[in-house]
Amino acid sequence: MRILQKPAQSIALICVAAIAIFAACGDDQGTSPRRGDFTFADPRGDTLPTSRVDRPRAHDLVAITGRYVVDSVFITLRFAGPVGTAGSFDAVKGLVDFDVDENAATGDRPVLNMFGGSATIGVDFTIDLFTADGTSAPLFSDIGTGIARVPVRYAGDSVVIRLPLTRLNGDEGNFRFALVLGTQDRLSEIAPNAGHLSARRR
Ligand SMILES: [Ca+2]
Ligand SMILES: [Ca+2]
Repeated sequence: MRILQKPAQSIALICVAAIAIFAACGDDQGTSPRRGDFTFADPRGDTLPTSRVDRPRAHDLVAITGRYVVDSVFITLRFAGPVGTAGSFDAVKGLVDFDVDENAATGDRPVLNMFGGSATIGVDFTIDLFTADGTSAPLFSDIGTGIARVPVRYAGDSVVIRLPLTRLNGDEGNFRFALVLGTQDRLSEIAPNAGHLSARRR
């Protein structure tokens, strides 16, 4: 005997299916560690000081984590406090410099070296958080050409970037990187404080 579902049951099943599809296709990072996933801690209380009292507080980076999915890497920047509303004056801003061919001889000098850093990388791509709008931020090549906007989300104490590897000349997921962060009026945090970070997917 054929059993007909009540409308409410059908709607519920559709909702469950939709949620499952969104989880599979959206920005799901999963919970199981994948090969190459990384976590770097950044010291608390190491932001650059300012003598001005009329400036927004410095955002103190405390951790950088990376999780690989099939075609992308999610990079989460976690801070000691709220990151603010993307686009607002006191929200987290900055630049994330990537050396995707892991060759210091190709690309530009990393910006953080202008603020006391010592990264030995050649910057091939940069994500510009100064113009992040809450859903995305521009990705530039080393010759200053805008490649695309990549997904960026501001939530609570974290900024989450989804970086499609196809946007990095189809990079295999091995890259070196360094960050300068701050607010619209100034840069106040670098990471790492010495050298650079390395992500190795394989
Ligand atoms: Ca810090
Ligand atoms: Ca390079």
